[in-house]
Amino acid sequence: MTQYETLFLRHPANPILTGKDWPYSINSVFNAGASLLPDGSTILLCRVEDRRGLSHLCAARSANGVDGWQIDREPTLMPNAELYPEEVWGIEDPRITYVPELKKFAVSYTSYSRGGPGVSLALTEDFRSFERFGVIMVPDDKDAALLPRRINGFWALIHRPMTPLGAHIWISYSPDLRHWGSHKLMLEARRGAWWDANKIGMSPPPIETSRGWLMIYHGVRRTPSSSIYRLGLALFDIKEPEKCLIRGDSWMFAPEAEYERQGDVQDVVFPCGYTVAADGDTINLYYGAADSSIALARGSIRRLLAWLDANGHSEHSGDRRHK
Ligand code: BMA
Repeated sequence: MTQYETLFLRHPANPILTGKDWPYSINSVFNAGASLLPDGSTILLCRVEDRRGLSHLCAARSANGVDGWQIDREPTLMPNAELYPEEVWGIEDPRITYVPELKKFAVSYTSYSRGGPGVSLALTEDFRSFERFGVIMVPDDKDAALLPRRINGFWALIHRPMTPLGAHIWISYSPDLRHWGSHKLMLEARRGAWWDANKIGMSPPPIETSRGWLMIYHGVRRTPSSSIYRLGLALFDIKEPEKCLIRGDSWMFAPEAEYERQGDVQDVVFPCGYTVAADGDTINLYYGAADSSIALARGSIRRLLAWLDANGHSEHSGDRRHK
């Protein structure tokens, strides 16, 4: 019996997609962006690692979001190092945001350049053709997603630049999706022994709720043998997204199942996308498990918010015990 609240229930069919399901030869499939399509079906844009070690993106579609996946017969979006040299070592970790103003999906992904990982952006209507914007945040930067609408007239991108002092979550603004500025720190990694010390990053795009932007973020705990990727929650002001309202103390999801603990990279749960069911509350979280498969866990947005109230603190309370 567990002594803690289970916020996300693993699907019994897990892992729902592995390299064995792929119509062409690959090494593994993991961290997938997710969205609902107009016909109610689910699309996953999966990070696929080939047998050279380089990643590309491949779309999988399913009517129920659990099984019956129709996987593109060949890569959907390949790195294009000739036109985009920053993609020379592949493209990874896509996050999808549907942008009603553009009537398009924005896909933000990691481009792996010689200088390290950067953030690239592409727009698409159908996940078949893509309008590429190239790199929009220079290395070392990743874990990025666009907000679905402008904030005070500007597009907003959440991302995770890396500095020698730590890896924290930032937000930046743009008038045109190409020129970015007004960079603001959103959430700092904690220090010391905390589960989310030194290195954090947003996981899927934030969830818009009546109480604010709800963010699922990952914390990377370095251990003598490896790293553990776990998930926590934080809530941000709807009009001023850089303002953190509540941050959960403990993690709320962590590698426990065999397929999360063992794989190419052990002890990793890494969601890049979710869908929300017709009830407006049930969240289907798609996550990479141990960099070797895609798994699904279900939760309730209402319960996530209630958990934050019971297990979180205001970042503005002057309570710096956790810093
Ligand atoms: C992160 C990203 C993820 C990966 C994780 C664990 O930095 O590269 O794609 O799942 O590391 O390897």
